[in-house]
Amino acid sequence: MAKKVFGLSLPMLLVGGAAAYILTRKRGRPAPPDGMGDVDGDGRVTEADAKLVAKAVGALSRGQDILTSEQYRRANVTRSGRLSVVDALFIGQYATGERDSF
Ligand SMILES: [Ca+2]
Repeated sequence: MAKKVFGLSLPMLLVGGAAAYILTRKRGRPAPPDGMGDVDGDGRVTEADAKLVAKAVGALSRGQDILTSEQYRRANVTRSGRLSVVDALFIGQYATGERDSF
């Protein structure tokens, strides 16, 4: 007989945990008051923001700027003045709760 925790079997807990993780990645977290990380401006910091920053970094390397100045400010979470994959990484980590601030 499978071991149970709070009446749930281990496989049920694993599936539930994975579902919660995927949902968190998709929904992200509310943006901080200064809007940092919320590049698309929907009020939340999500994986979509991280993807948009990664796309912008790629575009910049080809000499194209796809972000507005306000989007650029919100995307540059390292405040280095230059957008990089580290900004995308930090935004992704914030969205999943692996990071609590920028
Ligand atoms: Ca957003």
